[in-house]
Amino acid sequence: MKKVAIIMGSDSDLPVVAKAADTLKEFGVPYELHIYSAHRTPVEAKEFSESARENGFGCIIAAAGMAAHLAGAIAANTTLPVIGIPMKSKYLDGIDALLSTVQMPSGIPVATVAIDGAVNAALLSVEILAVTDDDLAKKLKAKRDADTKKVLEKNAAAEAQYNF
Ligand code: RP5
Repeated sequence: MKKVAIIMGSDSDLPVVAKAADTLKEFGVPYELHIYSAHRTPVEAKEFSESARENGFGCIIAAAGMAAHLAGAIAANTTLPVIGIPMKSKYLDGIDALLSTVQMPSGIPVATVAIDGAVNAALLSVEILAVTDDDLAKKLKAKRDADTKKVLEKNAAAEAQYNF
């Protein structure tokens, strides 16, 4: 199975981005996690991106906050699908990172999830790998079904408490 790369701009992103790693673990998807910044370690970020395909990756998740160029910079150096996570920060609540990540000009796409959307980034990466992996597709369906069941149980409890 192809690996997923989880790259983040700073170790301050880790508490949120760790949820992506946890989600990939749930699905048994192999991953590597690295701290590379578009601004602070541009050489490492570029080298990783350029060699990601030949190193067995199928998708790259890139998380960054503030002037968040990481996902775009990575996407510029690979034709693998890149998923951007805009990170919330203390000044502009992540709107800065959201706009920096999502507003890619034509030619270099970044699939941007919600601010701090680490779980969805991981789920989207699993869905990408599952296009050519039937076992993974079955796991995704099972997870959806389990999540649906949980909501319906909560609905039944709420209905029982409030409806008459
Ligand atoms: C970005 O700047 C990082 O992704 C992080 O979200 C933000 C702040 O980084 P630190 O100053 O906390 O290292 O590059």
